[in-house]
Amino acid sequence: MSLDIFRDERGFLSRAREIAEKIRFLIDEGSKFLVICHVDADGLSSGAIVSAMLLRDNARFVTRAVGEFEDALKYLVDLPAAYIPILVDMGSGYLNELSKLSPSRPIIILDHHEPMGSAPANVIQLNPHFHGINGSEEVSGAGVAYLVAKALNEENILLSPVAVTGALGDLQDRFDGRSLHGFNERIVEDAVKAGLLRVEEDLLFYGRSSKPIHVAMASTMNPFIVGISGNEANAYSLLTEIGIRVKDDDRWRVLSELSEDEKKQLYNGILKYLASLGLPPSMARELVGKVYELTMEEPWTYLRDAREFASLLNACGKTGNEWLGISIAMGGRGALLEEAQRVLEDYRRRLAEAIEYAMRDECRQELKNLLVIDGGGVIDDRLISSVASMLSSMGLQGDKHILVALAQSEDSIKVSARASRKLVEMGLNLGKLLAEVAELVGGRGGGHDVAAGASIPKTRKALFLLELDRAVEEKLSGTR
Ligand SMILES: [Mn+2]
Repeated sequence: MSLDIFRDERGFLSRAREIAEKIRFLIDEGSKFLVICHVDADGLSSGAIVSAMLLRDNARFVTRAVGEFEDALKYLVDLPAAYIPILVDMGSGYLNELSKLSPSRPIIILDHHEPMGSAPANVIQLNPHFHGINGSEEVSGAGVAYLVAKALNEENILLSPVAVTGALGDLQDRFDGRSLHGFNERIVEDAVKAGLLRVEEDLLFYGRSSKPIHVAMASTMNPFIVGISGNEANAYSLLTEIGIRVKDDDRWRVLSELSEDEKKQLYNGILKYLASLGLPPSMARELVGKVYELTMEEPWTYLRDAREFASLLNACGKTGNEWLGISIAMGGRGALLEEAQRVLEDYRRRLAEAIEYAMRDECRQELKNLLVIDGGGVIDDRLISSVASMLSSMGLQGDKHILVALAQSEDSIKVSARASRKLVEMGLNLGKLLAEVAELVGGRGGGHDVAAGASIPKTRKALFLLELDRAVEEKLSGTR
């Protein structure tokens, strides 16, 4: 079907209400639910929103987070008859696979990935793409889940900060001034109106009003500043080098206390530092923008800044602690939060090490349209998509190249790729390309237009890269 349709926000919202009514009916009927979500930050946010929604309405449910659709399929095949599956932040890309399941039970899909294939009659789907709303830019899986939750019960407006967190986790703030836009703005408005969120313009270091400046700098993962992110000692020496006073008497100063002049001084100092590493100054633009502050969270936690909240969920998902991330996003605190914060600290350190390795010349290879970063067996394959995101947020590949990061797992090679918005505007869809080329070499792939992944057989690396380079060339040759 063609997705070139008129933007219809009302249609999108009324579809959300229809699905909420259907869920209400199923709950009243005594159905149990199996919630399946993705393991990334948006996925865990989505899973948490649906779980919290079901919990509030006393429905019985279990929640599972999966890394790949195949794992979801395994749960679906063996699912006892009493359960209704709700797939969140996943499903729309695999409609043909779903048509192989028993058609007698409804399957609910709340997703923002581009729909692929045709949905069997038992699939009940909410997806912005069907309403002319671009799901990769302006609403996340968590946002889609939130709409249904709010339609089911107005009190679920309490979950709006989690929907904002999911959108930031999916990097939907990559537009002017690092702000969420389009449909996401409606969700931000909900959260602000409910007194749960404050939006301000500032330097984007995590914990601008709560952490010592060097700690805030080292905590920041998006953008990732090589040498500074994950390294407090380096952040501290850069600060003193730039000449920013870090303490008032015995008390650490925080970023929000700096004068405008000091902020400029800090910004320029970071620009200089980036230039000394040969990184493009464009990256510094990523450092300023809208800060999304969750006003009801304790200031010293990693949940106060929505971007850091997303980092925490991401860390939980990437380390096999999905349950912990979902519990936190559902509102769990106390010992759970302490544990999750430890997970984030550890993950931050390991990622910093992986990035520093990936920046070495010997990992880098340039093809006509690709900048390949090969982590070989050194970079943990579970970290590779984060490494790709970080390198791409540093602007390493420039506007014209696609960043392709590789890591070897036991029996395959994991691929994670990122394209610039400019290439997407020229007609490139990385998700589709990776799906095609991976299949060509006996692997599997897919994802969004700007960010996608694949898994390919170990022996097919060179062929895969050549074919991908060629496919990109073909796609772009008419347009430049
Ligand atoms: Mn998502």
